[in-house]
Amino acid sequence: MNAGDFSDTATREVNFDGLVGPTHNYAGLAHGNLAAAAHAGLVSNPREAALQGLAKMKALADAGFAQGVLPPHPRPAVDALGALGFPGTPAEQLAAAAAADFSLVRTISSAAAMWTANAATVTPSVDAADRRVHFTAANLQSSYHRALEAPVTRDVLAAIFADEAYFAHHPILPATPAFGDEGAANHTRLCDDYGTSGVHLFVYGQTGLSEGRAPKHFRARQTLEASQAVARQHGLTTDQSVFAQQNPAAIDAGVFHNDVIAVGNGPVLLYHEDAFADEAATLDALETRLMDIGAVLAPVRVARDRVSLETAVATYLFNSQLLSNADGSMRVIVPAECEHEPTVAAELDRIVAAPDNPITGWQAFDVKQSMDNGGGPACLRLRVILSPAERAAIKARVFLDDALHDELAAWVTRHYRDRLAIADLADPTLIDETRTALDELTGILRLGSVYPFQRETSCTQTR
Ligand code: SUG
Repeated sequence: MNAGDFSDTATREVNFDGLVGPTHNYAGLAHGNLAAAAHAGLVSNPREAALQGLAKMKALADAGFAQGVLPPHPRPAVDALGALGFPGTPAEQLAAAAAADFSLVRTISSAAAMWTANAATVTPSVDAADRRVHFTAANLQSSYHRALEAPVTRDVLAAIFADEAYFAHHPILPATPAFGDEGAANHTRLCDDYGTSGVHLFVYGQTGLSEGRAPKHFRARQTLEASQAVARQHGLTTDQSVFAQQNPAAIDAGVFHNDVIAVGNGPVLLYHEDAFADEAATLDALETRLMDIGAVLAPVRVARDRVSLETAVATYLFNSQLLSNADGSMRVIVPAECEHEPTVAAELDRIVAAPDNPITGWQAFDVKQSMDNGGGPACLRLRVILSPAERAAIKARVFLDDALHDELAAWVTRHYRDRLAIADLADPTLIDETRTALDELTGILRLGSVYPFQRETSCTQTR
């Protein structure tokens, strides 16, 4: 097993973290997300948010993990306002939207693209018939502020993973409730080794085209039909896939994505007793599929009498990164909130001490600015398994090393505000401020003119 092989010749998991954007704010937009609702209206600190994210990326890169970075999206997304009946220059559009309905300004200003676990679903080349890495950008149709991300995510991924000999990009699924798709947050690949075949666990909230069990209070964001469509796009066979329903009661308790209640890596599935609608059937199916590829499922179950569902949601214990160390053992990267809750810290200690799983350590990171909007360490990253040839085919400067970290931290410090109140989102100077910053960023990351505002010939005048 080489899952923890850090050498340049190994197939490796690269965690592509979303760089927090300059308009990071607490607008209370997110459905079924208790943290975002609880912090609605508070003043945010975009600079601190971005630096917290960069600090996590740097610490993991320093520890030898392969670390990538994905750029923020242009916000306020004034280009969306034309279709909503607001003509004029970007500044005129923003002012008219603010006067008509301030909610519009809140939605087009969200920096939610930072949560790249929702950016796309990715299948590594070793699992694909054509031996290419497959991507489907998520439609995120459940909320307008997140649905705005889909086309930009598609373009950014196409710009980074550009070489068609290695990478395949599929259409975004129809943006309608029947095909609600929130990307890798509801997809876990289990395997023995990153470089050999894996089993894909797709977790959905409810069916989209037929009646079935569904949460009572919050809408499920991912449908079975969406997960099946992504699996078909990527050419995954039934032998390679398991479709499991999330426990509707967990969604009602604030588990709006599966990655809030379960995380997998290699053959390990760390999950809460209340994660799945049918725990035994889900484990059985995974065990069987993994056995077919010569792997043995290693379930790590957290019982509700040790950590309640409520505490799991409040601390984001499962929104952790389960990473393979160089020697093949694993560590869990959890949010600092877990360290501060004694029952959760004790459960992590118990898991680490247990001899029947490869997890040998846990480490807490402060990503509070993101956490207060319901985004923990695992939300902030999109996992892409890449062979050495695939890594070499990427020409953009998106792999984090010391030099890139330092440049990005300086860029954040130069361009980001340290205070953003909801009323500030209507400030027209934010348009130029953020466009100038992002224009410079595409230079640093060698992405080309990936954003719509960089391709406009007229209409770029903001006042
Ligand atoms: O979609 N929050 C995001 C958090 C996404 C977390 N991602 C994963 N679990 N993978 C969401 O609920 C908050 C924005 C606001 O309310 O201002 C927000 O969109």
